[in-house]
Amino acid sequence: MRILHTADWHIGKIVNEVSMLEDQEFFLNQLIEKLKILEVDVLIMAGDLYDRAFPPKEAVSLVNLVLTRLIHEVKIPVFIIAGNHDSNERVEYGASLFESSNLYIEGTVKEETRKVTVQGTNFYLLPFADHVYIRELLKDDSIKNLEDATKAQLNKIKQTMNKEETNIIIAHGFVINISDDSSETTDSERPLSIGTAEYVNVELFEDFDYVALGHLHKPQKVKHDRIRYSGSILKYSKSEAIQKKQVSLVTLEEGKVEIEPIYLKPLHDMRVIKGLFKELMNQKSDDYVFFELKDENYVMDAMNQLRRRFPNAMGLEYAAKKEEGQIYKKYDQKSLKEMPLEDLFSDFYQQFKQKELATNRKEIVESTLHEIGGRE
Ligand SMILES: [Mn+2]
Repeated sequence: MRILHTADWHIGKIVNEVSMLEDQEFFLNQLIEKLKILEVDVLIMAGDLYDRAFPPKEAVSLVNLVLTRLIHEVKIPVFIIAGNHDSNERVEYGASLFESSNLYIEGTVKEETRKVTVQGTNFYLLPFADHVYIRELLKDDSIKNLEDATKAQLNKIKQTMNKEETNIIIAHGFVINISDDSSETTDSERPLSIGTAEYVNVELFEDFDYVALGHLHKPQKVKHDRIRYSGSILKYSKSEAIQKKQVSLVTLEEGKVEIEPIYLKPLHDMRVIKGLFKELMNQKSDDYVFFELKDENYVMDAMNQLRRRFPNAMGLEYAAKKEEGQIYKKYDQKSLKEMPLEDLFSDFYQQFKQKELATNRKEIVESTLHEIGGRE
């Protein structure tokens, strides 16, 4: 059995006011072509199909187009579950009709987790839902958090699961190895729960031959190779700039699991560029770029000037100023009101320029403040 494990498509995602739709279309068209030559038996999308519960119409059109092409041209079963960004019911629209076309979309959580068997391999489809929803659905008051909820769902599956067969589960959540947590998160994953823990212990998943996870945007395994996040298809935040995105080709044979990362080229890469403004103006790129300027002083209109060389510039920070940001918190409202204005200015100057305000300059400041009437 050969599976292509993908997750976190986030169709319709906007990063720093830039729509990722064109990049997503480019990537998914490439994925379809790749699937035609990979001889894969099944495609998995482990949650967060869309970026929002109410995706823009262009996002819905793209998903419609991609799924239609997958079913008509690649002709393999496609499994999709809802993630925490998706609307469970909306994603499930038409699902019972699409089933006859080998398109399996599981949006809402069911009392009995859905199982689909392909070539003798069982696929369990476990969409994301919050623990309150699952508590009511299973009528189990002992469910207090996401881990309890997942445990109850998996226990139900295990009651009827035949361990002699190959069992794969598709899930969306924050699965960690509690005894050795090394999971790597990014800035574009929305918290799964507010007020209670969002983690689920990896031990709960031990009985499955492969666990196809979605939610964390960095590709990574959890404890075992066979329990893994394929990661998002594209870089969706500055914190992901250094990652290498992939989709995972999973081969299951006689109880053995082999993973092969597949790298597809994005339309634009996303990177962080550090340097002096002057140096950067000698470069040029269409990539999505976050600048970290090393200049000590602010450069007038820097972003607009850089945009002429980097049309897809996404953000700009001053590397030196970034660390200083914290210092401004050292005064509370009361001390700000009581401190003489000239002292506040000297302090501001010191923080901003990293050097003391010279006596002659201090005098200028004092006389100016006197002229304009100090605090009045
Ligand atoms: Mn997610």
